[in-house]
Amino acid sequence: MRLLSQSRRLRQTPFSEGVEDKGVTAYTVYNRMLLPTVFESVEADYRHLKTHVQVWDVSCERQIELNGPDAGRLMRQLTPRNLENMQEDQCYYVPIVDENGGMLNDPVAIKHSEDRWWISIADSDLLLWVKGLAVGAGMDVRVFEPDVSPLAVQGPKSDDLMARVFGEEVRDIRFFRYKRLAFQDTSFVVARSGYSKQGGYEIYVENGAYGMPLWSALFEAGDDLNVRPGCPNLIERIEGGLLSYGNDMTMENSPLECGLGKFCKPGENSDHIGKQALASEVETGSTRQIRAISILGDPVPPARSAWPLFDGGKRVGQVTSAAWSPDFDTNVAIGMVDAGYWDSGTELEVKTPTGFRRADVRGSFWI
Ligand code: THG
Repeated sequence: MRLLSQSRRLRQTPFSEGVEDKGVTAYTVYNRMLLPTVFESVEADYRHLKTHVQVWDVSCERQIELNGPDAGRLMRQLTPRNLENMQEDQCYYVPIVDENGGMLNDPVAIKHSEDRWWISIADSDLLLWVKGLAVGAGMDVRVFEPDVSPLAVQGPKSDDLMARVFGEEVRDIRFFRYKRLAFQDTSFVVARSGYSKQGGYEIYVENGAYGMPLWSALFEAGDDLNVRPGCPNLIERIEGGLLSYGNDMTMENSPLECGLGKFCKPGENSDHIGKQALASEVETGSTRQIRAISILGDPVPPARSAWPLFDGGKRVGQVTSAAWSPDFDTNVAIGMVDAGYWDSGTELEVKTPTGFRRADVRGSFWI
């Protein structure tokens, strides 16, 4: 991989040596860090993910640590999600919104204790917002990026592989819960979570020096399970309706528009920033919403820009992610659709780089 000019600004990861050694063929940049996007081909990687088990270098899901007496109070300002019943072994998917209710990030929060949290961020400079709020309010909390790099193990055989490396107790970890499990002379947070619908775990590797030893241990233990390197897969994540910040939504969108209303309880979390804006949107209703969309016809190219959606001549939304799905025999897509046009079964047209196509709004994602 020499197509991107490399420098200190574009960060490598603790697993980069393994990723290169196993033949990565494409990267993207995420949080100023390398994120693999293809090993064999997007379709071959997809089939393997749905059949076997993969190890993903998702170090670019950087952590923001909140540490100190005001950590819990700061966390409650950051998200409209109600955190009152969150336990010390839980992870929550938490929209982070600004004062207008605009999405700043859609991370996973990990609660160590009331005084110590990690925010496992999507691709935006959230650290700056969090530090600004903490300093501006004179809070007693340290906000920093620790040396933590997530490694995901995803696919139907992930339980078997993880049990071999971390012991049978991994099987008892429930969805979005974690256990701290031993590896060599250290231990890691191991959660049942990950950016696919195929099941699996995320290992939060503390101290990059353990990166390659863990990478090697997983590949050695999984030889007969056909373990391979992988990465978040474009086709599978669209089929599953997993949103991509910066692609499917931006600061211009509210979490309600993004279908994240179930994680927003502006009435229950009394402190959060953007509460007024979200409460009034709940009152009046959203003007647009994210939808699953089928694009008919031959395979479309990847969406490098938003593709406008039309009803007759009228622009009524945009498609933001699209890929050919071998399993569903259609182009699967995610788009933002205006009120009045988002009902299941609505037939629209989308302007793709290869021409206009029929685009059908669906009632749900594929998996
Ligand atoms: N794992 C971790 N950090 C991350 C991601 C991750 N940071 C960046 C990015 N992904 C953040 N975005 C998402 C989007 C979706 C999910 C997690 C993080 C996700 N959603 C499930 C779903 O929609 O089915 C479950 C949501 C729930 O029910 O709580 O997993 O993947 N560490």
